[in-house]
Amino acid sequence: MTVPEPTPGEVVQATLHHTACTLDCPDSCSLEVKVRDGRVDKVRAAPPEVAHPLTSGFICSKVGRISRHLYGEDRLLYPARRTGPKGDGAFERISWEEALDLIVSRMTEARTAFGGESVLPLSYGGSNGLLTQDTADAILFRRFGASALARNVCAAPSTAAALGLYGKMAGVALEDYEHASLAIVWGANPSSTGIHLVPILRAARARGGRLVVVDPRRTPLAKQADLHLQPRPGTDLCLALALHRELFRRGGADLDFLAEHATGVEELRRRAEPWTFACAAEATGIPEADIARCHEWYSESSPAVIRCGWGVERNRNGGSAVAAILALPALAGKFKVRAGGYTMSNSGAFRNVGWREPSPGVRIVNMNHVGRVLTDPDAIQGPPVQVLFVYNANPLATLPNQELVRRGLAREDLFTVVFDQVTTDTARYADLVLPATTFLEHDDVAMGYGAMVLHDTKPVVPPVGEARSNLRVFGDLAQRLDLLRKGDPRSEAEWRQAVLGGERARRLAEGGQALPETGRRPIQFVDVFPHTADRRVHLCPPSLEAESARGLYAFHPEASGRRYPLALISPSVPQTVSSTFGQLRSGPVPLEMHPDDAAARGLKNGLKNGGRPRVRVFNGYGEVRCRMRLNPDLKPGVVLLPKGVWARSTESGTNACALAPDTLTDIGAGACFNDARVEVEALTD
Ligand SMILES: Nc1nc2c(c(=O)[nH]1)N[C@H]1C(S)=C(S)[C@@H](COP(=O)(O)OP(=O)(O)OC[C@H]3O[C@@H](n4cnc5c(=O)[nH]c(N)nc54)[C@H](O)[C@@H]3O)O[C@H]1N2
Ligand SMILES: Nc1nc2c(c(=O)[nH]1)N[C@H]1C(S)=C(S)[C@@H](COP(=O)(O)OP(=O)(O)OC[C@H]3O[C@@H](n4cnc5c(=O)[nH]c(N)nc54)[C@H](O)[C@@H]3O)O[C@H]1N2
Ligand code: SF4
Ligand SMILES: [Mo]
Repeated sequence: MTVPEPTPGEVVQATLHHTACTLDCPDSCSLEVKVRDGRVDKVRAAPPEVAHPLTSGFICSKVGRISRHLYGEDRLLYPARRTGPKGDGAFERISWEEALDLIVSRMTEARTAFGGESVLPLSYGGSNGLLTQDTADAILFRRFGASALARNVCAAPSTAAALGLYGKMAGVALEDYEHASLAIVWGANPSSTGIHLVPILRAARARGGRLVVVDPRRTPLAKQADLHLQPRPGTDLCLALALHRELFRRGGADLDFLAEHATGVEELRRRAEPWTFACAAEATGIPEADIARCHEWYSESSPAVIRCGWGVERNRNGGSAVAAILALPALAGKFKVRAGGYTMSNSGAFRNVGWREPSPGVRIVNMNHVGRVLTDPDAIQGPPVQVLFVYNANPLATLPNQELVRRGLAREDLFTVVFDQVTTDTARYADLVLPATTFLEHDDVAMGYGAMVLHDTKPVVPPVGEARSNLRVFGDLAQRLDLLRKGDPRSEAEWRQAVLGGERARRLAEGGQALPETGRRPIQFVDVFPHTADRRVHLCPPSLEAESARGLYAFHPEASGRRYPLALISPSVPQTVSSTFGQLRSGPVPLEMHPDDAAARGLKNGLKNGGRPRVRVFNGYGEVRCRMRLNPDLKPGVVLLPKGVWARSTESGTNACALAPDTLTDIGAGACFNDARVEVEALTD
């Protein structure tokens, strides 16, 4: 939609456009973009008459200033070919024709010499829209016979747990949290990662509701909470099982609900049995009295809701921990009322979206093992990777075991294509870079995974330079490789129909937005039910049991940490979305450390450099050299480096991923970023 803005007296006419944010953020904001001279001038929340209610008249500052990303010096403008050593980022401009020809010839050569699986497409959620992923790219890579990628760097354990227990049932709408008598925000930091929940939680408290936060650091929300539980990273499972045990023992289990709607009840009881409050206190480092209070409040409150975040999953116990947390509302009978139940990802509110391109049965590369697969031919069966095609992702900045990923990218015999909007750290290692459009320059469909909404998004400005959309580039490559079939979607309109279905696409075209099929914000076990085969919640699903080496809900304690005693966590920060916008951060990014841990290492705030001493953070995987900032809000023994930091923001050019193990979670084969254990030492200035 375009409406002229009244700008009396101005020479250049500005126009206002309504669209939505497709970035990897749960809130899926409705946006109003002011365009002046064909360029994005300002971005703000769309007005209430056209906005999804969760947007509530405000958006984050990073998207408010997105013009710095669109028109900044790091923006990729043209296709370009490498001219210097890998990693240098020296390129010469070539035409799109030459670039596409080069890709086709390198992919074809690789397939002839090694087989299709020697080509590895590498993408993640950089562009979270429905048209920019798993559409034309799926046609291209699947029909070509390329290796498949298990996109497990985020949400894999949570998704496995949510699927196993509830078949990915839609969660409690974030707007409904206002009605909660008790909200538990568990391993989530919405003040950075989904800001619209914050005022809603404040309103719930103003109405007399209680707030509990479970997080190893005093987040902004923890400072407002009635109770803050500070577990050691990776120990949430013990806390959740202790809550289950007491619910069973003190009559807090809703046996009628369980008899009608659940399986696996006795199995869960058995596994929770060893977890007394005392055992959980010992394992988590949370005072026993606080665990008891959390149990008491949860047991007695209704509506009670749990916001389970992704901070819970990123460790060796992550899958079982998420499963045990999601099992709590079933055990305690918290469903069937508005604001009662849980929220993880709300993407389950929309079913049957997306393009289903059959998989040709090729090998699957776990994204967390990209470093291994690129550097060790024995790490996976099949041919060595010869062509790597990176899009919607910045793997050098976001995958674990960063030094191995870097070694892989530095391989002279690897042909790497990076298709991105900006010259990312990964792009500097590319043989060929391709400029991509942003969601303000191409067509897309945004699907909230917090906000329950589908948004149609249209280009509001012309692409910068020669940037092209994923749909176009992958469609053109598929055509050149002769992979297209009659009836394949090609235009944006055809793709919308294909991923949404005719009826939904029509509703979206009419209103610009579509709400879930339930028509209203769903109440769990009233409007929405588990999508499991028997429509029950499976508290101990056999599928998860089979997947987990030690069995579901079995706690893996930490190995002795004498060499690397500090737990490094790397959560999100407000300024970036993963590594997106990381190029815009000014100044060095410091390691955050509790004053006691700093004092134990003789690290003091000095007078130089704003009082931030230089440190080396290290373990067997790698090191980060950076500044250190004292942060008394961390649990002692826990240090923090944000995720997605670009090379330019630390002295060593490495980030938390250089210290993150490439081990996998108990279920879901996900990333264990927060299992990084490190030591910190002073560097002399
Ligand atoms: N240390 C540590 N690392 C982490 C995590 C952690 O907890 N700790 N968390 C992880 C998490 S939660 C996630 S989700 C991953 C994210 O990892 P990535 O998916 O690698 O995310 P981004 O860093 O945002 O990279 C996305 C890139 O896609 C580009 N892009 C955006 N839109 C388009 C488009 O339409 N076309 C093309 N071709 N490119 C586009 C952007 O410019 C950006 O460079 O990172 C993980 N990394
Ligand atoms: N601004 C911004 N918004 C984002 C993103 C972003 O990068 N920036 N990323 C988007 C993406 S890709 C994702 S996945 C989501 C993630 O959003 P969140 O679910 O909020 O996840 P994180 O930021 O990884 O971590 C959340 C909290 O978990 C805590 N934590 C770490 N380890 C543990 C643990 O073992 N147990 C518990 N209980 N807590 C722990 C951290 O201290 C942190 O405060 O946010 C999305 N929204
Ligand atoms: S990143 Fe999140 S908060 Fe910011 S505009 Fe996009 S959807 Fe809204
Ligand atoms: Mo993520």
